[in-house]
Amino acid sequence: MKEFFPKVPKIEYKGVGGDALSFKFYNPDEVINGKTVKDHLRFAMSYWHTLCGDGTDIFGKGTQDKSFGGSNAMETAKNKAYAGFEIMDKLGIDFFCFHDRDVAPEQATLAETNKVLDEYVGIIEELMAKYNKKLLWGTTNAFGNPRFTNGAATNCNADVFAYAAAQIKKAIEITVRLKGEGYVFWGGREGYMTLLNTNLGLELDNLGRMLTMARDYGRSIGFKGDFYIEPKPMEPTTHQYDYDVSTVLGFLRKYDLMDDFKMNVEANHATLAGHTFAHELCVARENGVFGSIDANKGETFNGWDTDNFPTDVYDTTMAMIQVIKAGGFTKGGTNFDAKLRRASTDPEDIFKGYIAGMDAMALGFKLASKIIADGRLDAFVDDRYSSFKSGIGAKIVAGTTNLAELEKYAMDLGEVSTNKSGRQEEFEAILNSIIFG
Ligand code: XUL
Ligand code: CO
Repeated sequence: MKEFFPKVPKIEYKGVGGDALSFKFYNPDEVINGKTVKDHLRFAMSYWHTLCGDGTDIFGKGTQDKSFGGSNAMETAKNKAYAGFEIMDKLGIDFFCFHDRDVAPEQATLAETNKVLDEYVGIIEELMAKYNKKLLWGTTNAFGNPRFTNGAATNCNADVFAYAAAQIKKAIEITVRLKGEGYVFWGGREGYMTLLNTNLGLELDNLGRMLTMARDYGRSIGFKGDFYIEPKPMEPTTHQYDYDVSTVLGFLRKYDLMDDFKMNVEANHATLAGHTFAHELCVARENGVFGSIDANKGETFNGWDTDNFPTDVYDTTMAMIQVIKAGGFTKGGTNFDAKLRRASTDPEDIFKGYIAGMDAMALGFKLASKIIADGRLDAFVDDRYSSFKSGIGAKIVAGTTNLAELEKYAMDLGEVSTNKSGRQEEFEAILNSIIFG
């Protein structure tokens, strides 16, 4: 089989002195808390950015050739698959994630598209067996084609809802065929631009109906993985319905989907919602819906979904504290929903992007493990809330008091004068001393 990246060797861990095509911090075999770092992090390649995205932006055409030597759409699609497995193999990445439309071009009719999709999924199935790779999650692209201009499940046209349902059905089938561990719903255009032309109530009810049908169908054909919602507050629509983890929690509870759905939390989507990545992960974990992550970062000052590879170690550390406290990944993992900058045009740059991201996530994981083992932060938080462990606090937590009793208690209290310092600066300094010490 043709080698697409002959200048790139298998990427190995060489420590901080290593060359550009080596890991500096990610040592896949290093064991932490009884498990290898590789198994803790469960890295995944995103098919769309890695094999399809060519640097096109709204002001200019692509700068990175992603034809992989193919002379027509079909040959290109095949070569993408071969190149993708070479990339995963050389980086030692065990998983990948894909949309239906990433792997096979759309044809004149849905039936023909499905036929071609099956053919390409067959190629991927063979490559998975050959390279021993797994599908972390599948999904459908129900946002790119102009038919989805007004959304998929939240479209104003019932025919488009039906079309999206057909695409979701097929995408779940191929996810099951490839033994995918998850299935993601990112609400591509599920939202609206203006209330002047939108029936928000019907659109949300229809989204609930679509996800219920998808859940029921998936379970009926043997899908045992997790369904994930991937929150995002805006872009492409002005108001995306799946705004953030809290909003999605309200939605899942309303439509009775909590038993089957978890969150796929993306760093750059958190930023767009005005949250940190760690905040979104913490809300997911505290509500029992932590599932998987899309690792990346935005450009701090412009607030777009730029999907840079994550390299900010403070961010990855704070995020990994939440991942570890959630009990780590079970069916989920760390998918790099990240792409090269438009100006990164060497074929080897894709490896350097993944190396930078994998190193930053691994370093974040190691530092987070150290911070948790150090124990000072957790001990302080525990002590800060200790008034809820006994007396009136314990009664509040147990739900065995009421406003009348609390009023009496407060009357007897006199002035509350026990504000203890939150010591934020001290703990920021402790964080630095663990990271750099
Ligand atoms: C878009 C995004 C998607 C999802 C999968 O912002 O993150 O690529 O991860 O559809
Ligand atoms: Co994403």
